[in-house]
Amino acid sequence: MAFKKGFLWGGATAANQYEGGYDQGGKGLNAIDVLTNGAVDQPRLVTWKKADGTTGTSPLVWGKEFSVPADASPAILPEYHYPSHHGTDFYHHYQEDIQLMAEMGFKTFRLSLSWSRIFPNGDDEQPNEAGLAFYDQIFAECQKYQIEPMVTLSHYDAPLSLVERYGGWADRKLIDLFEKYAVTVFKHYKGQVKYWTTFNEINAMDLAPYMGGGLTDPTPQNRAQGAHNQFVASAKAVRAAHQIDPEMQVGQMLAYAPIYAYTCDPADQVEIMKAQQETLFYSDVQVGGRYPEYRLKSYERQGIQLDDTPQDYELLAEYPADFLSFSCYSSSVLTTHPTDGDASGNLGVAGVSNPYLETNAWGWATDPDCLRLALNTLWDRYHRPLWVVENGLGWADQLESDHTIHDDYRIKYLRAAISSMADAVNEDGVDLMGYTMWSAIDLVSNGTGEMKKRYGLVYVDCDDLGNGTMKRYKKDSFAWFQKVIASNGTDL
Ligand code: BGP
Repeated sequence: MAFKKGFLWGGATAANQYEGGYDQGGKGLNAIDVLTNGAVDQPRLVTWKKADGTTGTSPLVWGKEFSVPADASPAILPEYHYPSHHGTDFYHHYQEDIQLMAEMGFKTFRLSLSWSRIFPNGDDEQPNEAGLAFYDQIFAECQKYQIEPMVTLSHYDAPLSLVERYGGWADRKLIDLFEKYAVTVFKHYKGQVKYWTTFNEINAMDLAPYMGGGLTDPTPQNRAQGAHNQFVASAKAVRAAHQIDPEMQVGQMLAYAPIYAYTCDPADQVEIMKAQQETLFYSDVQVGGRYPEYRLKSYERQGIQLDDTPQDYELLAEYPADFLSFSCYSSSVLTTHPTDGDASGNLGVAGVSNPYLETNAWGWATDPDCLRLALNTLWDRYHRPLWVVENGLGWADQLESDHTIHDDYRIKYLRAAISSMADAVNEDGVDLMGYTMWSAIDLVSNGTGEMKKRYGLVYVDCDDLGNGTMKRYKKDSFAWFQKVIASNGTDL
């Protein structure tokens, strides 16, 4: 038996891609509520307004620079479409959705709280009671089916008001505001929620700083400060959770993808080492409890100086994350010889070609071994319990006239992924807590804002512009995953 008793099988979601109801129940705006949809070949746009009434946009491209003019504020403009406004309407379908999860046998359901649903402006005196009550209902539904919620405090959302006033996480003020938010929800949901993570894919501060940090001016200095502030905020959240309820565990959430050298030129290996450091810096601090020398050297070279205090470093050392959760969809290839256009040197998971692997329509390679490799790297480095909280396949699924969806390609992908995890546990002795595939139910794509890039085990009738009945239909992968969970991962 590969997976331990009580292994946390389930699926994952995020408020901004799933919940909808963006202006209901007293919710304020999050920064992501001013992000338009995009497409496979078009970036999403941050939309903004200047004091003189003129408007504009800045492209949000993963891994690339962008910036909003200094005299402009991100704002909703009527001529654009904003996918976070509707998601796939979990706000009105939560009972049905959690019932479907229960039918699949989910032991856990990963969701995120929308920060601005709890504190509409980020620094309100009192929390929004209607927002707290909304999640009370969700957790009550989970309890009904003995599904353990796994909650992300910030999945690419920060109250827009904090972004406008402080430039997002570049300002230390957000540390205390986040701590207040964390303490509020830890106290309120004590006994209902045991597993938490602070920031989804915390290394998005480097990869997509507007999403990851609400940074409207993502200079290297601001990214470094934003990361530092999130580390300190995470440590304070760990401290608060343990004080409020010793049962609570607060993990890190990292975006991780194995990177392969395209050639055996040692120069390629050095590039891989450097690229790994870019990612592992985040877990070295949040899980390892200290800044690694390679990062300090790089700050020195770039002339980056952190606004920090000696207490920050004590907190980091004293309150590291309880477990390390991560997303892993694919691997990428790197080379210093991009001669044939095959390996671009692009460190993102998209757009990198590996001649041994097939890719989906968005250029993401299906790598049957990436989870085993990821789990071993992270286990060997930290020896902290691991949790795969995102893994799955995006596809333009076809809804047939009889309302069936034959997603055998997704079953094939997930089967390989689970086998790879089983090898990491059986062969290598990795301590794995759970697996929450992405995504429990169809939701809006994060990278493109499209609906056509679907990951769910349940299809939702909703198009790229949010039109549709929002009706739910089980895909073939639904029954397959049900069988996997019932057999604790032995019947694949
Ligand atoms: C991760 C995000 C998720 C999710 C997933 C799939 O980076 O944490 O929010 O969306 O990627 O990405 P996409 O939706 O762009 O295909």
